[in-house]
Amino acid sequence: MSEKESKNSPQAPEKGGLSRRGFLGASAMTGAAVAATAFGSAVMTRESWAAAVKDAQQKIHVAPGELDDYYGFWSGGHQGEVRVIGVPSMRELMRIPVFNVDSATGWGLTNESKHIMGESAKFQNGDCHHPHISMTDGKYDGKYLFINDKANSRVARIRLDIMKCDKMLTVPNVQAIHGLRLQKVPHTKYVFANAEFVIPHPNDGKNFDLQSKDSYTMFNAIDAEKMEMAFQVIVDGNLDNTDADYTGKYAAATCYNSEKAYDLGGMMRNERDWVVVFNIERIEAAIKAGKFTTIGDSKVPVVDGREGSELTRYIPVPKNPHGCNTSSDGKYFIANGKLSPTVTMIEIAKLDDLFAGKLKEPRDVVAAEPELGLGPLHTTFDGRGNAYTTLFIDSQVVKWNMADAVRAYQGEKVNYIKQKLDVQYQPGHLHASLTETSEADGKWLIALCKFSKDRFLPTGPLHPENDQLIDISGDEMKLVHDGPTYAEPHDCILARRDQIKTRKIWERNDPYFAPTVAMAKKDGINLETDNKVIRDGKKVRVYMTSMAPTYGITEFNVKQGDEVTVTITNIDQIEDVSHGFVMVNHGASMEISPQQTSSITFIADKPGLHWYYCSWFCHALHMEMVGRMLVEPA
Ligand code: K7E
Ligand code: CUA
Ligand code: CA
Repeated sequence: MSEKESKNSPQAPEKGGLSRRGFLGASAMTGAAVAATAFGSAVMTRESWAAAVKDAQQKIHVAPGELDDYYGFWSGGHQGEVRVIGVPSMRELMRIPVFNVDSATGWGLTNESKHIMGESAKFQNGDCHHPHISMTDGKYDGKYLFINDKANSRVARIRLDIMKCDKMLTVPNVQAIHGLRLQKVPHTKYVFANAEFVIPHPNDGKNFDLQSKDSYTMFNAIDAEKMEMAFQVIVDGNLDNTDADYTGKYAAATCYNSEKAYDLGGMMRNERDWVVVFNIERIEAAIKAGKFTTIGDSKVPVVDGREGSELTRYIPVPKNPHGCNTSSDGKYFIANGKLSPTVTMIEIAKLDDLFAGKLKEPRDVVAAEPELGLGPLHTTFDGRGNAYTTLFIDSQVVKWNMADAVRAYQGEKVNYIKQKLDVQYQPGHLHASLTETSEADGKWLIALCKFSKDRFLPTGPLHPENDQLIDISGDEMKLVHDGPTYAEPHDCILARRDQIKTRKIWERNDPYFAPTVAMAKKDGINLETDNKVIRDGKKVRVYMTSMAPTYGITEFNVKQGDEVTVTITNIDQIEDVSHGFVMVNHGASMEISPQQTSSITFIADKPGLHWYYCSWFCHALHMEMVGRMLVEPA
């Protein structure tokens, strides 16, 4: 990357005796000046550099006590969580554990979280990429956020009112859920999820031939409200990214392995791969008419959408495309070229004719194929007719005009490229504020760079990534902030703060802990008032309340080998007074926020006295919020 580095590394003004490194030492706001050099004069004066930095600082400064304008939800990549980040300050507000285990909240440890994770609670890893917020009429409704797990083929849902994962589904019959998008119109009835890898069916060890007709992958639709499978569609090739349109009729997905190859060389053999378009109405009708099959024990309706099917259309695009993005004006599905310097604009208004057989060939729906630069991966929109595409190899974001690109494709001499901005470095996804909705507001753009190289204090061989904040409200993109992130966000989504409405304390009847409430009811326990130990053979259930700074029970007795379930109800009514429960040397830890009930189960395998304590700082006497488990030897 040395050549790239010399081409794209930001250069502070040479004149005035200020080296780049010196400048980095003086201020973290180098981005603004980088932005300026990208399209302005090659040589900046020290004064103009300083002015640009000051301008950037003002733009993103959210004063102490003030609130951000946008909620950002960042994927945690193969770290498994979702992170909530305020924009434009880029301050991290919260983390939502999903496919990982989290000792602060007890996610993956508590009975409530294990109940939500179901069978898949046995996995302690995940790899999430694509967070998306539920919609009504093409606008965020703030109800849910959905995210994929490529590592263990799952889809999770986060309730945005409490910012906790409340449902998790393992998609059957497939491997590696990657692309994930939501139906936008009339509302998010379906979560569309691409299974990336081709596998043999049945995958019983008798057939390993990917070229066989019995080897395929599937496009998946999940009922967003029930979080159950709705249907699966067999496709040719593989599936990478996906998006849905603004009519509710179509979804599209990119395929980079039309070859069904098992190695790199094979996956690059074809000059073209494709975008597959799914006709949702036709698929629903086919299933209603009983025209589907099932696989193995699974009851999920499966339809065959391979070449020749009436349910899909395959549109050839240059080889190995990656991102698939619906423009916020609803006009285009845009396939990002990756190996090709182009993106392909598919005109959604022509898809009816394509499905009706009125077009000569599938490529007739291509409205333009603008050449943008090297390594286009993802595209986002400002609601003013401009698109912004990441160029991974060029380490740039390119701003281009969609209408101009179409005119150029039709032969007019017009320059559709508006600006190229260096970013640091190698960007994957990018995301403009509200871009996935009809309300795209063209204010902020996040460029999620895979490499940070020299942008931050060194942290050993493993570097953070760099999520850069770019101001796109004016004619020119301006880089205003470097945001180091831990592995590996891939993607993020921004919503206006008024679109997300959260609870301040739990409702006692919240379904999140309903199974625990049901267990207590069977034991005749009133969770809000009772402090009782119930012995049930070798199972011991300890019910207690918590109120700063005490637990309702500060001493309980069990026998060595007992399976102990501690259930705590936080009866504090005061916002922000969360308690915790940690049983020392037993691997048990959990959060209990105001009016929440949490429970955790462990084996009392060691005789003796074992302290438990509150782990969330709740009171001046927080350290004294303790109790003892007394274990009698067996
Ligand atoms: Cu990393 Cu959206 Cu999984 Cu592209 S994907 S970069
Ligand atoms: Cu309760 Cu700290
Ligand atoms: Ca290919």
